[in-house]
Amino acid sequence: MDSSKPAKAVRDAVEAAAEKVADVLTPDLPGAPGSAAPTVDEPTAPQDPLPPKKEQGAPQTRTPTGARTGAPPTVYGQQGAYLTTAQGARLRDTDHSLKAGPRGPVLLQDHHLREKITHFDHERIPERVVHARGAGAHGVFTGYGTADGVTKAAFLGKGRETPVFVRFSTVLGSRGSADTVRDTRGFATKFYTDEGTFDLVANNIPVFFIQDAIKFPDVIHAGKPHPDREIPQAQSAHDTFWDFVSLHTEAQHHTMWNMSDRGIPRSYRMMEGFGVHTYRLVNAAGETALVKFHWKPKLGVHSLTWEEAQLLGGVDPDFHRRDLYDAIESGAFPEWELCLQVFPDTPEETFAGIDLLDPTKIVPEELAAVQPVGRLVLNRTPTNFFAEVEQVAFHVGHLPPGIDVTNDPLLQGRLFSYVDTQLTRLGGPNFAQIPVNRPHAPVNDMLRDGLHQHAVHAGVAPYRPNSLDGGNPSPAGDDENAFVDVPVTVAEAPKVRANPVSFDDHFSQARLFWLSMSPVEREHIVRAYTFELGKCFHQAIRERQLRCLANIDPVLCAQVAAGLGLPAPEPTVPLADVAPSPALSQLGREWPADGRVVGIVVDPDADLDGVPEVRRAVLGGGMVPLLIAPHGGVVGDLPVQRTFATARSVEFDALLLAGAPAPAPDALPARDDKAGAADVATVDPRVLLLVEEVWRHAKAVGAWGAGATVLERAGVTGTPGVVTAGSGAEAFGAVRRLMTAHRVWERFPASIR
Ligand code: HDE
Repeated sequence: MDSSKPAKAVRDAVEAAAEKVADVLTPDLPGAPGSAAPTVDEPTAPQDPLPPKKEQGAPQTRTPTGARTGAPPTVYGQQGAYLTTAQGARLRDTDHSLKAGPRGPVLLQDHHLREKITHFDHERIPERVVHARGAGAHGVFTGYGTADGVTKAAFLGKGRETPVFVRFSTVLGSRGSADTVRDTRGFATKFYTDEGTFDLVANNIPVFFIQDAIKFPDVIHAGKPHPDREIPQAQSAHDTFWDFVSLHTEAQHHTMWNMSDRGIPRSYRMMEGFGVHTYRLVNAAGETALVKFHWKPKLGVHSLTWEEAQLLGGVDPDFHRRDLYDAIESGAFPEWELCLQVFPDTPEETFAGIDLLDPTKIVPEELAAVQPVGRLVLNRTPTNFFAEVEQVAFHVGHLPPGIDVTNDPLLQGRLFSYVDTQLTRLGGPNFAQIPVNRPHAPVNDMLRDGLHQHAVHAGVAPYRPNSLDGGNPSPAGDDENAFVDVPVTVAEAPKVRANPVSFDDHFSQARLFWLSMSPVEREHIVRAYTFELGKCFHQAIRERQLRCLANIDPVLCAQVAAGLGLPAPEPTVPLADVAPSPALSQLGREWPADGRVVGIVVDPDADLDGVPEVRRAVLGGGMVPLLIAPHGGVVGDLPVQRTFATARSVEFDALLLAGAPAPAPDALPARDDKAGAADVATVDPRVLLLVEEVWRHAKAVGAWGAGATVLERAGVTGTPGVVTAGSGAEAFGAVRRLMTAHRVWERFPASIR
């Protein structure tokens, strides 16, 4: 493609090409690697770069100083049909270095070889010191106008649409670590508002480990792998983590959330998000309010089981990344509502006795309503992971007029950290000019030069005051919508390294969380603490953490102590008298099943009665059907996605059985009967294992026709959430209803009340 063509011609060419390739794509399942199906033979005719896949988006084409270009995002990509150097000279060969004769030596003058190798040598940049592992997507935010009374931020205005980029992440793991580890998740949103970029750099847990930013290096050093052996990767089940949190007890509330099901989300699409800190909003009249930001997912908050999370670490370490991208590609666009808890801006900065500047505390929803102010929809995957997800640079100080910070000491430290870290990670001070970071508002900042400067600044006077550039840029006043630094009164006080006394309460809200959980959620918390502490080497650390649990709840402490084979200590502080917050429990409601994955076991040697219809119904319901058969290829005329050798139950939210396939030729009953299945002579042992795992993970199972005999062989017929139906449609209908509650916990009466 000729990049000198005007923008419209480029766009037309891209769209025409996209239509052409759409015909040859496998039509109905997500996950194809490119926008066209490959040919078996290597293509030899020169052709322009393929268009991106239909679900892929890219940053808008803005100049480094925020102006629209009108060009399609494909202008950011490679151009033309021919291989070139970085300077655009066409090349005839990239397979052989330039040598003095075929047997060498290689000549130093081979500038193409040197360019190729040198660039490759520098492909990696430092990963984020925290939140290195992540995935991102583009979307749009629409304001409801309901926040107009509390903030002048225009992007929250009614019907106002703002492009966004969201990056989800884990905290502790390196870039290549598994998605499903037990950890806090990042939920960072860049709103490209036309009043300047707003970054809401949030987590899926509403409180933090520490109250003061100066402790951040400590908690992260404790959570990261031990510095001598560099193990364990991406997890908190080790001595240094528990050593720190049991000594630094303000971490106990956050740790409780980590040990709960919130630490192992089913999907990024099924997580809440929290700004954690209290922010200060200012409206058009100059009135202020204190607020906490919440993201509420349309699909509800759901989690993996711990066994699933562990299995997925091996079976599909990219589980959350794949889930996000497959859902967007399938049209099941992830959605959240942005909500506010609003508090009066009083000099004490407290609400219902809770210190709003303490980031280890929540305000229960029952005390302050969580009010929706807008809707976020993620509808495009990245075109290039490095350019977008890796290079995106968030900063809590990216604020539009109408949103300001408070004195929360954790937030204050973050205001320093985010720019500082980009200097190293993105190699200089001009990271805001990288396409994904470019603002959508006009930029005139008097910042000049530096590494990787993309702007071509005109004029001679990047200073103020000046007369040589006509006085440009002018400071803006209130009438020109200038950012408002709210003139908060700072009380006269001695300079100290200390916390307010109210920060001393470290256990009451951990107790509030525990008391708000349902029995099955409590059981999971007990098991998580027992697992994590059981993995510590030192008894002293286990004992010290048990002392903390004693200050939270005696049942919790006794249960974990029993699992560890230790006595349960007595509390050292009185147990807090707190009212539970039912809103903290994940269970007991019904949610849409959009984007869920349904496995369908078929027997190619038997009647496929109902299978095509069920597959269509799953797709029609915005879900993904994966056909599981003894061999790959097709069964009937349906494409097979998984064989008995490649399928594992953890990939599915529910399982349907349309047949009872006999052991396939590659089955080794003695080996594959991993779960001790009852009857491996008549049913393939891997199918029985699928059923047993799905059942153990409290997922819905449905069968019709011969499929019902598999349930019998596995010994699960008639148990809660296991449906034997007269037809495929009936089985899928029942399973679909069960999926709206996420899991069938009734299958396992909880042992803890
Ligand atoms: Fe961060 N945090 N953080 N953090 N944080 C970073 O910035 C930091 C904190 C959060 O997807 C870093 O660009 C300090 C709380 C997310 O790119 C770094 C403190 C919350 C992300 C940094 C905190 C967060 C980061 C590393 C204690 C939830 C990933 C790379 C005062 C409200 C953003 C980078 C992305 C990333 C510093 C605490 C959320 C080093 C000093 C609390 C979601 O600047």
